[in-house]
Amino acid sequence: MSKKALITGITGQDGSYLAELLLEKGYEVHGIKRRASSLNTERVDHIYQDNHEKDQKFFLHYGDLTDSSNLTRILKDVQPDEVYNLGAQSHVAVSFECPEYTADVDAMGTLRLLEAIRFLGLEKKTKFYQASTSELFGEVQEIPQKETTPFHPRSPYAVAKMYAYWIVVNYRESYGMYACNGILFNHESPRRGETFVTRKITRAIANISQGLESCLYLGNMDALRDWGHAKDYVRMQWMMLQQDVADDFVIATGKQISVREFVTLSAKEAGIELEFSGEGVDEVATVTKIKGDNAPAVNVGDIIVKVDTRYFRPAEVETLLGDPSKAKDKLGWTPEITVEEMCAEMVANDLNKAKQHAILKTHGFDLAVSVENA
Ligand code: NDP
Ligand code: GDR
Repeated sequence: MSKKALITGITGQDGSYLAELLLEKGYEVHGIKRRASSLNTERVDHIYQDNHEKDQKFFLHYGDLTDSSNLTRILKDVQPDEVYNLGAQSHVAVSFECPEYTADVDAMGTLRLLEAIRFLGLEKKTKFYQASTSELFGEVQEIPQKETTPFHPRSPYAVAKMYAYWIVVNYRESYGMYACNGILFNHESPRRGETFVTRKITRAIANISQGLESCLYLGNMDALRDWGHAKDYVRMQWMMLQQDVADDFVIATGKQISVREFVTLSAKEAGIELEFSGEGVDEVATVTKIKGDNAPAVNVGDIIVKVDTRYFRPAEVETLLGDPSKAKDKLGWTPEITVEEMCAEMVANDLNKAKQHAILKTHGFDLAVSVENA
C-alpha cells in the first residue's frame, strides 16, 4: 500500500513541487484547492489525473483553511499518513491590507487542521508538517538566525505564522502528535508568485528587454534575504517527516544578497548591465551596456528601475540570514542550487514567455500584461 499525503496549498509554488516529489516517491497525493472564478491549477496541471484514469495517484479536493467541517471531512475521507500545511495568505505586504483574513487562514487554519486530526483520532497515525517562516525572526535578535533565536514578528502575516508555529509545538507536547515546523527562509523558482520580489524582478526585466514594459518599480532595495530554490526546500519538507522524533528546523542557504543585487544579477542574465545612482526614493538604475541579443528593446542610457514608495511596508524586515547547521547535521540536508543558478533559471523562463508574447504582439495579437502589483 502506498503512503497517502494531503497537501494544503497544492496549487502554490511549494505545493506543486512537493506534489511532484511525493508522486515520484510512490505516494498517493491529495491536495486541497480553493474554488476560484478562474482556473487556479496551472502549477499542477502537468501532473493532474482525472478520475476516469486507472491507478489514479493524484486527487484534488475543493476546500479552504477557513472551513473546519470541510477540512474534517477531507481528512476523514483521505486518512493521510502525512499532512503538509502549505496553504496560506503568504504575501507579507498584503497581510497589512488584509490582517484579519491572514490571521484566519494562517493561524486559525493551522489550528483547524490540527484539531480535525485530533477529533478524528488520527493523532498517532498522521504526521504534520507546518510551513513556518524566517519572518518569525523579523527584527532580528542575532545573526545568523537559528532554531534558538528569539522571534520578533514584524507583520500581521508573521504574527499569524507565530501562532501557527506555537500551536504546532503545543499539539506535539500536549497530545504526542508527530508535528514539526520547517522554519524556511525565502525560496523561489520559475513558479514563484509574480508579486514576490524575485519573480517581479525577473518578469519585469524579461518584459522590458522585449519592449512589453518600460520600467520596474520597487520598494526597499536595501532589504537583504537568504534566497534558496523551492525544489531544494520541498525535499527537506519531506525529510522532516521521515525522522523518528518530530523536531523543528531552520532551512536556509547561509548566504544573503540584497534586492538591488538580485536586480543586477537578473539584468545580467538578460544581457543588460546596470548602474545604480541617486539615493532613497530617488534611486534609479540606468543601462550602461548591452551584451548579446536578448534585449532588443533596451538602449544604453535607459532608466529601467525606479523606486515607488507604495511598495514600502509599514514595518520592514531589513535582513534575514539563516544558519541551517541543525538540518545539515540531523537530516543530512544541503541546498544544491545557488541563488545565481536559480536567478538564471527564473530569467530564462520569463524571457521565454516574454519573447513569445512579443512575437504575438508583432503579429497583431496584443495580450494584456497583467498589472497586479505588491
Ligand atoms: P504560495 O502563495 O505560492 O501558495 C499558497 C497556497 O495556499 C496556494 O495554493 C493558495 O491557493 C493556498 N491558499 C491561500 N489561501 C488559502 C485558503 N484560505 N485555504 C486554502 N488554501 C489557501 O506560497 P508558497 O508556495 O511560496 O509557500 C508555501 C507555504 O510556505 C506558505 O504557507 C508560506 O507562507 C510558507 N513560506 C513560504 C516561503 C517562501 O519563500 N516561498 C518561506 C517560508 C514560508 P491559490 O493558488 O488558490 O491562491
Ligand atoms: P518576503 O518576500 O516579504 O520576504 O516574504 P517578498 O519577495 O515579498 O519581499 C522580499 C523583500 O523585498 C522587498 N521589496 C519588495 N517586495 C515586493 N514584494 N515587491 C516590491 O516591489 C519590493 N521592493 C522591495 C520587501 O520589502 C522585502 O524586504 C516571503 C514570502 O514568501 C513569505 O510567505 C515567506 O514567509 C517569507 O518570504 C520567508
